[in-house]
Amino acid sequence: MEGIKSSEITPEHVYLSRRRFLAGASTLAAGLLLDACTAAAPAPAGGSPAAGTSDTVQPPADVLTTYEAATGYNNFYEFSLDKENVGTVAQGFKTSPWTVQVDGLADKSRTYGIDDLAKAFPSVERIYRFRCVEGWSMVIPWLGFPLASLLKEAEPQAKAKYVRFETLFDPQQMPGQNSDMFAWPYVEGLRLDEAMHDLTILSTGLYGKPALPQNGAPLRLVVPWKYGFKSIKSVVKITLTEETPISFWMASAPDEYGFYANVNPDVPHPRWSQATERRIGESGRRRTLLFNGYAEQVAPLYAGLDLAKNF
Ligand SMILES: Nc1nc2c(c(=O)[nH]1)N[C@H]1C(S)=C(S)[C@@H](COP(=O)(O)O)O[C@H]1N2
Ligand SMILES: [Mo]
Repeated sequence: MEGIKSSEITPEHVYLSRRRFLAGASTLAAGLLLDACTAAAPAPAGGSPAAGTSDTVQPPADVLTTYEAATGYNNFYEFSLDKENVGTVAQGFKTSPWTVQVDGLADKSRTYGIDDLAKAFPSVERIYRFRCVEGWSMVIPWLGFPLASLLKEAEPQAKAKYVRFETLFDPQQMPGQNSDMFAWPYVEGLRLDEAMHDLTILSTGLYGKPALPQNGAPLRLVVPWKYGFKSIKSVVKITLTEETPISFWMASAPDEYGFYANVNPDVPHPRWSQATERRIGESGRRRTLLFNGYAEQVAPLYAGLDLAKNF
């Protein structure tokens, strides 16, 4: 985590204003400057940034959401259904020791201690738009590493077609798990090619700091072109499978939540439109973008797929 030291020790308001300044600099200059301090730079126009460096996938019109909003307005049903209360209920959640089991159709199944995992896969910063299916959105500077690096180390077998993720089950610490309204633990899934996409990360922190419990510490998935519920928090198990995983929300309301959950303004939720969103911190609403604005990078994954049927 060497490269993030400067932002870790910078007070939030300074950190943020430096970001805004850098966002205005020319791409090349910002890229050089930012490489030196491992902060964020606009994405190269023509393709994905080199591995192991910091990178940004942020269009010019986006402004970082405040740290206060990103850590004070959360969905994490294991703790609370009240977004503004999650942080309080989750305070003191024990994230160490913590293990992450990687198993299933892989030649090198393995259980990682969280510290070994963080050492093996150094985190870089990725600024992503984040769009909840409920119609609000944020822009968050994540720390994390591509899920692909972990999966490659596991050596998926030819039969593996999907990746299934599971959150910790610990009703003592997670009071929401005592409710039988839902089938715990929280589960999510990706197609293997989605999981291997460079935009898909496992996040260890945000705003240059280790993650707080409410954001899914110590390790959570971030898939920026999909609705936020795909970005499963506090992951303990990652399994390569042949069958499509049944996610928490598919099990809970199959008519409303499908496997793909790609952000799409033209495919309404059965109970509300997805054409616009409320960007937290802004007044008014923004137009929602296909694949949350990442179409250039991810649309090829869905060539020939009917996005309305495969919602
Ligand atoms: N385990 C678990 N992961 C979860 C959730 C949850 O309730 N439990 N909520 C999801 C939803 S609906 C959203 S919008 C995001 C919210 O992430 P954030 O609070 O870090 O913004 O987490 C997702 N991951
Ligand atoms: Mo969400």
